[in-house]
Amino acid sequence: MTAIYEVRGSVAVITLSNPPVNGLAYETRKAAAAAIEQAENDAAVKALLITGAGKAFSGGADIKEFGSPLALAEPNLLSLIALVEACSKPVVAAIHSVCMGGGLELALGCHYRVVAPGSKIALPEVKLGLLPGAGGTQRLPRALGVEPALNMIVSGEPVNAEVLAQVPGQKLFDRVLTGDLLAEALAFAEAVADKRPLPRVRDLKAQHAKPEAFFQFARNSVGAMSKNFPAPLRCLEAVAAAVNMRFDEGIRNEREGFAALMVTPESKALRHAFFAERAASKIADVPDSTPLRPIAKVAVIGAGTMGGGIAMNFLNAGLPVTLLETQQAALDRGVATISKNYEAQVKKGKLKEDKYQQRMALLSTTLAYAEIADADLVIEAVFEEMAVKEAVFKQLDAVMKPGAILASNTSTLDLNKIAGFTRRPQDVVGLHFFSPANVMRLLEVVRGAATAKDVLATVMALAKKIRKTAVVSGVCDGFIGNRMIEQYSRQAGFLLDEGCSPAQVDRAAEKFGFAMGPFRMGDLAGNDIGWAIRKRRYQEKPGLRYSKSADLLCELGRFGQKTGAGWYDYAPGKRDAIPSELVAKMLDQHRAALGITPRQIGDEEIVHRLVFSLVNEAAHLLEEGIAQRASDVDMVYLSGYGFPLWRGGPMCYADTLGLFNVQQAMKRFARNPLDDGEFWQPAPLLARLVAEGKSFT
Ligand code: T1G
Repeated sequence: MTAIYEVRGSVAVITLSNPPVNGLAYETRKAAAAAIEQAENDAAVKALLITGAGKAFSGGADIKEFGSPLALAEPNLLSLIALVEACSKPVVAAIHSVCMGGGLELALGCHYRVVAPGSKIALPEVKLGLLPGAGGTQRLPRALGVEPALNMIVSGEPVNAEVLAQVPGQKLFDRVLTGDLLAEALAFAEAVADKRPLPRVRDLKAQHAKPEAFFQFARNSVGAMSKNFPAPLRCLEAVAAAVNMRFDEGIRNEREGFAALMVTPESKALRHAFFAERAASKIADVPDSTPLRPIAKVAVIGAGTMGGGIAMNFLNAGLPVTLLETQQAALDRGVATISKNYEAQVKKGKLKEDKYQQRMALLSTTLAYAEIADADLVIEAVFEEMAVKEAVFKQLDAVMKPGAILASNTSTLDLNKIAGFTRRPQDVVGLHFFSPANVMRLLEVVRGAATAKDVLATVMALAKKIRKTAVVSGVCDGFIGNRMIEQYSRQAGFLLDEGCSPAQVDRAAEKFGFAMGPFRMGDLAGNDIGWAIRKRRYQEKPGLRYSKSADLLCELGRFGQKTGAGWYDYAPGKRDAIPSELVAKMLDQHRAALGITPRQIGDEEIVHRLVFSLVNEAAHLLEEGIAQRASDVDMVYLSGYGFPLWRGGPMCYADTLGLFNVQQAMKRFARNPLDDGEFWQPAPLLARLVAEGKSFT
């Protein structure tokens, strides 16, 4: 964590060096400040050049420091940038690869900026629930123009340097250097060494022809898209200040906004999610150096909804896929569905026609197992019955080349048992995609007892390639996500028994931030799925009590949208959920039969029973080693179950409330005779964390 100083000719070259992305941590800032002082005091030095070692100029402030004294320890980022800007000799930023957040703010404090084409330029702080807090909201509008700067700051999205260099009148980049960046940047620095006055971005004006009208329009559109996130609107106000205030006032205003956002629960949740996503890709006992098995060809068994969606993920990543079915008609249907999905994307302008054709050209089909023998990875997505899995895996074991990875898309069956159908259990792994498989980001990687480490490393790397958020799960019924959602669904049923309507529960859950409440979700996914699982459950675990309301609903054939009616009624061909008189009457009769007098239940109790049931079940999963870490559980729920991102996931939310309070609530729920007192006993891990005053994440 440092900054390397060397003098080349009459130019002092300061190289930020804090792998992997040259985060501007305290040690790096301190070393950079010392290097600037050294260059100032060296008469032989006529100009300074700042660049970054390795794969980035700088990825910005070191997010790991946030919340610790180091983040603000002097020289903090503002002080370092002020030092650069006040330097008596020209400071040139030589930018390559990645220049983001505080890294771009540091470059904006330099007198000149030269950049290699293809460099990703961004102020992504808004994605962390923050705003650029080291002058970015004041300097970027001055260097790039108010509108393009506002777009970058409010979206947080990276833009290629050469695109920004073409913005009319921009002063962000003095040169785009297409050759050897360092050599050409040194030549540039020599050329400007004696030029005075030193150009400073702060001396430029941030102007707009109609600022009030523009910012009012921007306020309305940004406000509409960021209901639960305070940062985008604060970013906008900070940029407006660049137009309406003097520079130093604008900086003060920016600092206040930054400090206010830093302590918001939304920013803490977004920062938690940032690290959680990266932590999930790590497996404690599988080192990063584990060699990967080459994956050049993929086969998918089963051309149904899941098989087709799974195949698309690999086609999208440019990998050839062979789709295998038992009937030609099923194959034709599968290919037609894939093609229809792509055509829909082309129609929406989300996919270019030539890309669509390229992807379809990578798809082949077969009815013969022998024709997939040389695939490096085969994924079965056949009917969720162990006997069917057994037949498939025995076939695969017989035909697949040695070293091929055999994956099951099972959503609840015992992967160890499936692996046992083969003579190569070490090559068997679970790849549990979520429907629609070509859309949902979550991928549960199910690690069998025998799954080899290089198989795990390979599928985790492949998950990144197909842009999935992979989370490793051990083997249990329902793995991580579905095992937890089963408790969530049980609570939803109990709430109906006790007096809630489906719409009331859904409204509370959606007000909390779930993309969809449990009953709308059931109607969408199909209530018969849960029905099948409960029937199995009644055999396996007769002691596990469920509300019978969902069974009553299914006995009426009300499986949801696919049957035109479920918990809700639906107008023909429509998806709008209409509260159903029939279901209301069914529930009244059901409660009467149980002798239950319905009671008013508030939103808070509804939400806490739903969410804490996830938390308690997750605590058991963590103890059993099914989930590696609490942040993995959060990633499962953020990327696969519509949990609100601004709350960071169920475990992060529980920590935000305080585990003591969660435990207290659970004790109250346990006293409700119509609920499941045994389930609400706090998991030992949860009780231990409370006793020690600790948190999950
Ligand atoms: N701070 C700390 N660690 C960081 C980091 C950062 N800014 N950026 C990345 N890492 C770690 C990451 O956790 C992972 O660690 C490793 O680097 C590789 O990351 C005042 C306040 C730069 C585009 O938001 O977008 O400046 O898991 O897997 O795919 O206004 O990382 O290996 O231990 O993502 O090549 C603003 C966030 C900060 C940029 C590289 N900057 N980073 O992508 O690698 S706030 C950001 C990214 C700020 C100022 C404000 C990406 C990347 P590990 P990676 P990548």
